[in-house]
Amino acid sequence: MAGTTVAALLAEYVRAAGVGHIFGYPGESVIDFMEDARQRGLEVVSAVREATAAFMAEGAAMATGLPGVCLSTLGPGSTAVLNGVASATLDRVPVLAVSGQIESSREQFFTHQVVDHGRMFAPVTKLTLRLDPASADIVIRKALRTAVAERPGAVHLTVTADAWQIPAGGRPSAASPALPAGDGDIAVPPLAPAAGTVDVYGDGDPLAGLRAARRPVLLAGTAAVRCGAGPELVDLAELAGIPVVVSPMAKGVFPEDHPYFAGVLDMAGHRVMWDLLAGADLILTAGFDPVELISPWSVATPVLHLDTTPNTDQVYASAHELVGDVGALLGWIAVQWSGAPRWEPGEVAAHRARLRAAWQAGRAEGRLNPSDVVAIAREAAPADAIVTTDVGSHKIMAGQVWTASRPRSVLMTNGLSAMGFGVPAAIAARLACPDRPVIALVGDGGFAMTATEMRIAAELGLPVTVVVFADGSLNRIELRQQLMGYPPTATRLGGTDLPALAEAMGCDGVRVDTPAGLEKALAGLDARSAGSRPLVVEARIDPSEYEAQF
Ligand SMILES: Cc1ncc(C[n+]2csc(CCOP(=O)(O)OP(=O)(O)O)c2C)c(N)n1
Ligand SMILES: [Mg+2]
Repeated sequence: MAGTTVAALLAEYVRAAGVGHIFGYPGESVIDFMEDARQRGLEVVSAVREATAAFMAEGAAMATGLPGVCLSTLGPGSTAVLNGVASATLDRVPVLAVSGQIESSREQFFTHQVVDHGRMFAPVTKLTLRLDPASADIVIRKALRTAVAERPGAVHLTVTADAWQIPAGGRPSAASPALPAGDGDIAVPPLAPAAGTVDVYGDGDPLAGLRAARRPVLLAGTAAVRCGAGPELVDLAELAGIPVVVSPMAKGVFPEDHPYFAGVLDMAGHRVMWDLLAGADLILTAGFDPVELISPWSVATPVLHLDTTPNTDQVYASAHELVGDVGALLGWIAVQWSGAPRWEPGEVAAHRARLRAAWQAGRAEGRLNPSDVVAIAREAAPADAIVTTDVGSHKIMAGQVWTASRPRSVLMTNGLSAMGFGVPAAIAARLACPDRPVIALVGDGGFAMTATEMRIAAELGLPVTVVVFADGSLNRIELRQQLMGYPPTATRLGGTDLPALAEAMGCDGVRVDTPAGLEKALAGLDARSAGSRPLVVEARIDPSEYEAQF
């Protein structure tokens, strides 16, 4: 591989990391890289715009657990990609974001289309670097390792247009034992989330509080997903009789039909969830990330912090912190457990019944309620389906009502929570997992932001199903206006014939306004195979159920 160019080396690393797709939008400054990536078997997928390309990279990474890769050109391309890059960082999803830049001979003084990537991306990434030929190998390894290391996030690389075809330096010598030789002389650093050790911070016995607790509750989050800690969560919950609450982005890490499943934090019925945490005498966090909190942390219940990282947020106080691989931490607790189960399954069931009553409050009988849409979609979707959501009232409902049975099957943004995520994430999920049915649950506002991406889905023959919660409103914001006694200013939308729009882009489109109509539209969801047209369902809902959720 002597004389490998920067473009070839980056493409080789991306491929060796297991990534199959690069999501981007072309520009002059990245043409060389796109061609090298293509030649190395990577599929370069062009989104309709850069921000959605970054959401695609994030969605693919969420679905697979591998890093996502997105690409933009300089100036307007890099400014446009910013939102999706920030999303990956706040959602703790490893994404390598690459932007071209003007040639190095002009980079320091030229003004047309030149923005300082280092300064622009610094606040929304874990790291932002220039990929210079002289140090390319080390910088690519550093970027990959940093993106994936706990907590994961986006790393941005700037590459000047002239750098791509220059031989890459900074490579370990062939004799170096530092890294094992990999595919094609590429040595990807370890990409595992955390070590299986247990680091204890705090004085005294960290488990004394748990032994004394009579009403402990587990609160699992995204680090539990990244560590694959589902089995250990189930083991501890069953052994010690502890109900498990999950964060929205961790949905599926604990099976939601399990007797000890206790609901999703800060989604529909959130007061019932916070009452559970307030009434507990200990909260065991298991990879819970406060970036997912929508409400302030208002409970005084003591917390035992279990995570891949120390409790540097300090959103809650914890006298002891157990730090390491979340599954290993839970297993370490389980082997030391000797007490009687703390909760009876019947008590957890009673809590779930209260939760169900809370999210069903305000139902309009005889209408198509938002929770009906989620329940009907869940019923129609096979067990291995991947669902994405957008951001708004429909997400709050779907986050609670959709029963997830496996990790990485519910893709949503609950860190940055940027609208426009659901459709591109669904497209990317289907590309990354071509055998699994994919359904997107999105608001009419978020769909309007990304509807033209459906053309890409049609072109690629991806049979994704998009259900649009059509309420003619930016409901989440309109409800807030209503609560404040204001009229709906700039929060009403509509007037688009969504089935016609879908048809115009090579998709199937249908409009429904009853539960039976939706059931019919979604029948055969599992049979939609590769090559079928994507489907857009305009579900005319009655949004009054949402009001009870504020
Ligand atoms: C990019 C972006 N802009 C604005 C917001 C603020 N916001 C949060 S929810 C929401 C309304 C979303 O409306 P819609 O997509 O129709 O979903 P609904 O609430 O009606 O279910 C808005 C504007 C946001 N989260 N992201
Ligand atoms: Mg809406």
